[in-house]
Amino acid sequence: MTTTSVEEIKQGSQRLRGSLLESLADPVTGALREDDQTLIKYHGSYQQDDRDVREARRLAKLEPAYSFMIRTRTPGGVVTPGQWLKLDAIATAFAERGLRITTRQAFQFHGVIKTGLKATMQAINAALIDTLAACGDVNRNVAMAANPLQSRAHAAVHAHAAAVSAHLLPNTRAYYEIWLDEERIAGSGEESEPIYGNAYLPRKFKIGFAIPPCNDVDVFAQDLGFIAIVEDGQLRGYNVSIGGGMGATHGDAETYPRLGDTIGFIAPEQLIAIAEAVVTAQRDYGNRAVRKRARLKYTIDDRGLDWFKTEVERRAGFSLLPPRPFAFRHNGDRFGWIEGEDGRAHLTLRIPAGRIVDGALDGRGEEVRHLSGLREIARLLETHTAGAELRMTPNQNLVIAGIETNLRARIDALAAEYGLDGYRNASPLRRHALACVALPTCGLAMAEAERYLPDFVAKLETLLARHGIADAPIHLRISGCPNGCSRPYLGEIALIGKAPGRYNLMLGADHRGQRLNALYRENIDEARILDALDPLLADYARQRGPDERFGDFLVRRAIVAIAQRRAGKIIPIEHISAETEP
Ligand code: SRM
Ligand code: SF4
Repeated sequence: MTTTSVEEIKQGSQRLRGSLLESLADPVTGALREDDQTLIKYHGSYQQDDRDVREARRLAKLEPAYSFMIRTRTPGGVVTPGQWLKLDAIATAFAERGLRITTRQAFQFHGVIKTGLKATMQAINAALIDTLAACGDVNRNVAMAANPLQSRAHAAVHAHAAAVSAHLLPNTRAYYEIWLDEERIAGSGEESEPIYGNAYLPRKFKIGFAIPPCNDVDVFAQDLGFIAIVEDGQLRGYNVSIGGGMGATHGDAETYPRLGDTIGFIAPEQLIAIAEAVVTAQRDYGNRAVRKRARLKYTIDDRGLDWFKTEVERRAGFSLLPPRPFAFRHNGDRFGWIEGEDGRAHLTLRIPAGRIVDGALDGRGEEVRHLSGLREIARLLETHTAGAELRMTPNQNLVIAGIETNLRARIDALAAEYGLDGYRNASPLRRHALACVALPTCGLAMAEAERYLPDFVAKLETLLARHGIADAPIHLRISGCPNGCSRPYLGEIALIGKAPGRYNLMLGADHRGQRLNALYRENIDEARILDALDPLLADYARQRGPDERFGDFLVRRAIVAIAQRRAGKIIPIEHISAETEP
């Protein structure tokens, strides 16, 4: 859809209502009217069709097998055991393919048909979770460090993430009228939107909070990142990073992944003002003429980082202080049990590509029942331990959090019974691998990702084992297209879908989320990907330094020529050390 038509649809939508009610009521088709397909995104849903059967249905002169993906708004990815059980029941009743944890700590339900859409939305809201603004040109689900190791700071940061999420919600009552039957009152359709205005933002907007030393949210991939500065267990404030983003288009040099620039430090009480200032500056100066160039990263590169920072400070009414020192040691998740400051325990489980279903195969070819297993764990938590939570991670995994130590053995037993203990024996490669949804639901996928991940990991594991480095903690990320939903440009090895069975091979990111990778081979199939990796892994096995990671090795040996963008300028990698903080 062109930029103009998206801008026109937003403005003419009576605050995101459009003709959604009429579209939903139309019994003739499983689809929505075209404009409503844009508007429903702001309500947290996408119209999709099953691409596995698209061609067969076309030949049979049937309309595509339309269904809807629904995405929750769950800031920081936290749900109670009771909410988990309700979401599980909704997935079982209305959706295909179980529950799906996303790379932004939300749930997605796939395969909900139009006639079941409203009932599904109502059931989600009855679980005290909503889907408002989970998609669309607004602030999306606010991502936050999921590992509760540093629990006091973690609780404070979570409260801030939730407050920012609430502050940036649209004011429109459209969501409540359409899905929850709220009565339409005088003035509806003209609600004041002081943050968003009539046309909302030029493009999607993403915020993430990281707590060093863990960069599990990949904070520099966010439009707006907050890096918690914690001293003596106390949260002092945040370093602010702006202009991160992953999405690109094959063959279009005007689009590119970019890491955020750290522009200063703020106190916790300045958080909302800064978030609002960045969002409204992007609202007013983002590129509404060219949709592919509408993200904040391009606004900053087009107008200059200093200019943008000054504009943000003017809107906020104060100046940022110089950034405080911090150090990330890793991105990705840490698996297994840890104990928190309050003596409670937390278990991080590996959920392959975030897909929670019964009947999937694990790495050893055995069938696992993750949906049933997590149901049993949630039931146990609901009845036996107050304050326990299930926390989705930004890497599609799940933390069973806040557990009384006397329940650990029972949870371990359930995890083993249902195949949820894969994190124990899986290779580091497998534990950390990410893949976006891609086929069959994603309309933009050019190649497989989630469904291909287990096969490709198994082949790469064989290669690693052949070189005697089966335990190398290499971060692999696969995306079905260059939009980068698995944040692949931050993978030490990444495959970016180009065509069915063909990928661009990207190499050389670090493992802290601070260095982008670079293109190594273009548009190659699996055999050539493995051929390309084979000698590199052989060299790595022979010549790596102590604790040297694969991405760092490739950069040190100049095997990939990485150039990074900083403040809009392209800087060759020789001027960037692995320790440099963006
Ligand atoms: Fe994404 C579009 C799935 C995280 C960048 N993304 C899509 C759509 C909605 C396809 C579409 O527009 O028709 C995908 C739906 C697939 C499906 O069938 O479910 C989709 N994105 C996902 C999820 C589910 C991937 C996953 O496997 O977990 C993630 C949901 C996050 C959430 O809960 O809100 C998801 N998407 C991301 C991320 C990672 C992140 O945010 O940390 C990125 C890269 C960061 C960024 O935004 O730059 C990302 N998605 C995109 C883009 C490229 C945006 C751009 O700047 O060009 C698109 C395409 C677009 O917006 O036009 C896209
Ligand atoms: Fe779809 Fe591309 Fe995102 Fe994968 S990266 S979910 S293929 S838009």
